[in-house]
Amino acid sequence: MQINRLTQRVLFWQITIPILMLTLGIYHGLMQVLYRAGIVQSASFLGLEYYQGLTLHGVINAIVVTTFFITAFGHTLIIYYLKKELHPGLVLSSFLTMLIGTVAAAWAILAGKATVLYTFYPPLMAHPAFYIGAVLIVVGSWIGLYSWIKPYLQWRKENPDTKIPLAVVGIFSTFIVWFIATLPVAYEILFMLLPWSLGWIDEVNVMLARTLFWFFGHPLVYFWLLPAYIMYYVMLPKLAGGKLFSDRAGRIVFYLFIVLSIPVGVHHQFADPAITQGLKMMHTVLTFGVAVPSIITAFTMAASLEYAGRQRGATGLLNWMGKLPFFDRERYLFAYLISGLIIFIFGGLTGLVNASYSMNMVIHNTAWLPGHFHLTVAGPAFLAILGGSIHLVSKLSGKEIKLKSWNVLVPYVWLLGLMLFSSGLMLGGLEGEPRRTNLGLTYTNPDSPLFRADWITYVHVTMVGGIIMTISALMYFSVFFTTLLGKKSFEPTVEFASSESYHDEPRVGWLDTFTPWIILAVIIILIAYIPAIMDVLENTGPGSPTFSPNSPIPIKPGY
Ligand code: HAS
Repeated sequence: MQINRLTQRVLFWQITIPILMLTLGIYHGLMQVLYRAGIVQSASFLGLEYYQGLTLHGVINAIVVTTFFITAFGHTLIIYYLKKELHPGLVLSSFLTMLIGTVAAAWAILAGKATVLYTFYPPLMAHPAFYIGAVLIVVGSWIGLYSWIKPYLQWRKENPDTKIPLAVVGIFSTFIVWFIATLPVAYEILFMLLPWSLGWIDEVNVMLARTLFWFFGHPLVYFWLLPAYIMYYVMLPKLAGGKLFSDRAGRIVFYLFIVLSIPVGVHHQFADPAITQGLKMMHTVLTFGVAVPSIITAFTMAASLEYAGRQRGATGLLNWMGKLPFFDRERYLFAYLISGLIIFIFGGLTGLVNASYSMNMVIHNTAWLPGHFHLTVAGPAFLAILGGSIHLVSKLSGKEIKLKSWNVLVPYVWLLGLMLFSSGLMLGGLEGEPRRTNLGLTYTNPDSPLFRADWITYVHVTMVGGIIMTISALMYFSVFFTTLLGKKSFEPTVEFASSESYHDEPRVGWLDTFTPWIILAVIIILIAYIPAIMDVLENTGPGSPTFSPNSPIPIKPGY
């Protein structure tokens, strides 16, 4: 479908700029593994110290690349599936707001004034520019969501009896979760951290800030994951040569994420004081609840892939897997999506371990955690973003993808590296290896107070995995940037492989509306979070002075 020239250009840059920034994010990931393994004595050759490099790695990879791509992906889905143009001015202002926010936050990090990691927990304090930057990135994504509402309402008026396209259900569900979840973190930043950083207030309630962050922080992961789920339900069956086993299952999954993504955040705080056990138990139960839509997805995807394999002539019990187009260079998006799905088997199962209160006490704040979240964020979410980015940048620029053989191998090399990387971290974590710990030394240095001989093997396995992941990323950057340097050979467009549903499922009202699901979500959120906030306000003492990771004593408020 042809799109407005300005919209096309904005979308092209909204996808290209994060991939350019990703080169820095990947570099600092590599330097982390080399430094922790004692191979290099600095965690960054760009003059950044360990926590600065880690903050840059987390903010670029987990906040910037994701938010830019997911908003751009949403624009293209609305254009393609509703056959509606977007207001170019809104698309542009959404992009510019996110870009200005990114520059502000990146300046603060690179200037060494925001070494607070991607969770920016107080009493670590950042420069006001970091917090303002974070707010602008979120507001830019809200403008993106706002730009879809009018075209959607117009489409509904014109098509009162047509099922909302599944991709549109998916992207609106993603952004409904995102919009609700960003409200508490907007409060945390605008009314707590920013005035504190400006020196207007001397202290901040650390527990309240943490609780508001995780009120936002766990639904944040579904903001990252759901675009991959949209590709799984809408594109993967078609790419595999089959049909989606159940369109209705897909709708129910997206609506369940609206209802259950948010009231679970206390599961990041099982070890925190101030929050009562009963409440932690409630969030545990709800966390197992939010795993249900993913388990439905596992079975729906397996059924859809089996159908595709049988369409390709498979007859045995399992040999349908061998019939799938793993190395088809034209259907390369299949490779990115199936790799993400395979990784997510482990990412999801380790999430269930995290959610088990007693097992969480073993793994909390250990290297297990980055093992889990690289199997989730850097698995299905990141691979869908890479596959989606190369697909869209090719379509939006009218340029054929170059190095096609490399392109289809990228996700499998990444999968190999990531499995090694995460295994090393999780096995080390089970042996007590801490996360986010520097002390300026490495675990493999016998003189280090952190030295533990039994961690050395795991740290080295993690390093080998990280190097393989870097090789995959370099292959991807080669494909991406040689494609950009290629000649235009077709008219820029937006198009997606779209699966038919295996079962002919007529439209049902309760699966074709967002309202009841939003109401249910708000009710459960109030039940899960009013007591949490009350606990925190009742059980925490005076606020904390400011600390920096580089100074063991409080520093004066404000930068
Ligand atoms: Fe998590 C911590 C629990 C999912 C990301 N998580 C984190 C952190 C991040 C993160 C970033 O309960 C650390 C934050 C920090 O810095 O401290 N997580 C869960 C649970 C799930 C879960 C229960 N997490 C995610 C996703 C993420 C993500 C998704 C990013 C995108 N997580 C936790 C908990 C903590 C936590 C605690 C706090 C720990 C602590 O102590 O701090 C669930 O949503 C998982 C459900 C998923 C499944 C798997 C379904 C499998 C599928 C694939 C099927 C494959 C097929 C392929 C069909 C049960 C869908 C077949 C193959 C063929 C070849 C045919």
